[in-house]
Amino acid sequence: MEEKQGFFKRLVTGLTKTRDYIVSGMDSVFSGFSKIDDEFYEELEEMLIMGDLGVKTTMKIIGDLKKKVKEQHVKEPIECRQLVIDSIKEQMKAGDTAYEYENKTSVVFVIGVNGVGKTTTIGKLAGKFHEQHKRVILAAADTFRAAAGEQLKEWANRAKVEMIGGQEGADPASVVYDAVAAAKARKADILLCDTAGRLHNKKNLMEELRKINRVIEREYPQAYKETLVVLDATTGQNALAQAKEFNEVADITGVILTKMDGTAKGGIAVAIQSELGLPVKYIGVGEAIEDLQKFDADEFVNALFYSGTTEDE
Ligand SMILES: Nc1nc2c(ncn2[C@@H]2O[C@H](COP(=O)(O)OP(=O)(O)O)[C@@H](O)[C@H]2O)c(=O)[nH]1
Ligand SMILES: [Mg+2]
Repeated sequence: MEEKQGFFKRLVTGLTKTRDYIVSGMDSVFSGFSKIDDEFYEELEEMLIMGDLGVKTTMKIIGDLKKKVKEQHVKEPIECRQLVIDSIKEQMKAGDTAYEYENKTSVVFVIGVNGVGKTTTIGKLAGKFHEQHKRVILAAADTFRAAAGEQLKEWANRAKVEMIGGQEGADPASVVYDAVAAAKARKADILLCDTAGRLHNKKNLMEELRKINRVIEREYPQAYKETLVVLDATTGQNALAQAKEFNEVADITGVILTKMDGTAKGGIAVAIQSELGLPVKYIGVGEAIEDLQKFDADEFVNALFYSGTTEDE
């Protein structure tokens, strides 16, 4: 229970900027209007869009709110607060947020453009799984820059797991081949593959992923495959666009949204689930190894609209 509270507290803290921005803005709309009229709806709509919830999702939320206001004969703007919260939760019901891979022999591909936080996130995941006494192997399949392998190696040491790498410029598929051999030899539970995301060349990326997939299919058919796309929440609508593009070239099974601690654009989590139907599986709320959390839509919205204090009592 205590751990659960600490967990929620970290989430609340991580979402401070988004909350200060969207929620305080919304609250000023709820308390600043004396009646529910067109102007009220327009202001609320603007707040939601500025909070990066996306135009489509915002329209659904406003439409839903108008319907409820009518049906339930709501008169006071402040009563709309809870209705909006419920509606956001409703919009976020994306497919089921499964974590099956965690309990299977699995290969996890982590893809995404440069700088979004792939390597960091792999380090955090490795730390989590290692703590759960799972046998983890990292594959440094981002061979584009030598520094990428070194950075992953640091994370491997921090998480106390093994890493398989290759020379700078080596074929990523050959690194994955070696990593699969190691995973089989050590009876690893989870093989986490870091990749170099070069979305500017879709054809190359597609080719590369296909080649890697062929290696897995041939060498490790028994493994459960998970493909997670990492998106930087601070980029707002841009993150949504990247998710769409990656979804066209790979079978994305989930999204990891990083840097939620450093942005007022945390509302993007709502847009991704609502508009793309892709489940957000984890969020990054800081740079340390423990700053990765499983994503729960209800908990996320509760933390976003939390109005208590996170100071230690
Ligand atoms: N504040 C914050 N920074 C993060 C988070 N995730 C990653 N970063 C930082 O983002 C930068 C890029 O991360 P990196 O893992 O190298 O990205 P990659 O190019 O996708 O592998 C690093 O400085 C990380 O410390 C997060 O959740 N919060
Ligand atoms: Mg990297």
